[in-house]
Amino acid sequence: MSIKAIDSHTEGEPTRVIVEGGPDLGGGSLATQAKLLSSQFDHLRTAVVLEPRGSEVLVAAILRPPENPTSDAGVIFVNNVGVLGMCVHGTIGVVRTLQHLGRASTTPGETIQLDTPVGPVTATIKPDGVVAVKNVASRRTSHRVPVPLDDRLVHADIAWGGNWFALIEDHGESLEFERRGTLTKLASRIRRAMNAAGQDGTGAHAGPVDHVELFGPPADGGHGRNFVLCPGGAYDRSPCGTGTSAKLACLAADGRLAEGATWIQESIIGSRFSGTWQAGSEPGTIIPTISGRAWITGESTLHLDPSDPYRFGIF
Ligand code: PYC
Repeated sequence: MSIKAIDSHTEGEPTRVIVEGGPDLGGGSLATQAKLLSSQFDHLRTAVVLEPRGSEVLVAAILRPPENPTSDAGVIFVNNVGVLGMCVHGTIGVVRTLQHLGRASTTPGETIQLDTPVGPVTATIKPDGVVAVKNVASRRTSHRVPVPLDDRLVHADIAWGGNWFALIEDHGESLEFERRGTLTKLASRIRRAMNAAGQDGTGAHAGPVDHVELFGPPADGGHGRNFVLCPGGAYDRSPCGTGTSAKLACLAADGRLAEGATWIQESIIGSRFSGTWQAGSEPGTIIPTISGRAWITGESTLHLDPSDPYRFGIF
């Protein structure tokens, strides 16, 4: 069995788009197909994403036919632990990949609509290779939730940006790349404590906090720097687009960023996304637009040799 894949990175964070040989998930909504992927084809996710072919930082995108008649394609994102709701860096990677294949325009101003398990998103082509993703409606559901740890008390905002985020500013750490090991341990402790205490996201898409986002002052001319811990234990090399969406929801709720104003979010490696928001149709929601760049890094055929005991990954 072989699978054709195109790899890219978006501001440092990798995406592997499966362009041929993906699972047959039938029809139905993308949310239904994502459930089928988890229940029947998880071995294909693990084969593509996990070592020895992938790594814990890799996000894969499985292209599907569109769910809505007005959309260009459907996409399901997966990582080293399962299906992701939405993934903005991955969407930018998918658009760059479709451009590379000649299946999407490179003309500034053109748009591409993609269906995801948590709703449709629109990507607009901008000059200089920038892709602007209009994300799903985002919102903050809890403000300054106390999270006691054994050595400190932190406070978390819980917000939806396509995944559930705990956003923390009073963590007391400096956000430097060299300190990523320490930051990973702290963010993991915060997530464990919040999940154990049932400090969840509520309302539509209610669920446990799966990403932890530590915030700090900018180091490189942006408005803020983040360190984002992803569900499978890896940190996001990009500023995390769904995390930046969650941050914009918090800034909007606090009156710290006006509608239409630009927020430059730095990642822990110093790469950047820019974000703006407009009011959503539901009270208390915003529609974020996150912009960034992706580059193609490779094209490959993945072979799943039946004699290879690790063809479905190491786990
Ligand atoms: O950019 O939304 C994102 C994302 C989610 C997980 C990793 N990157």
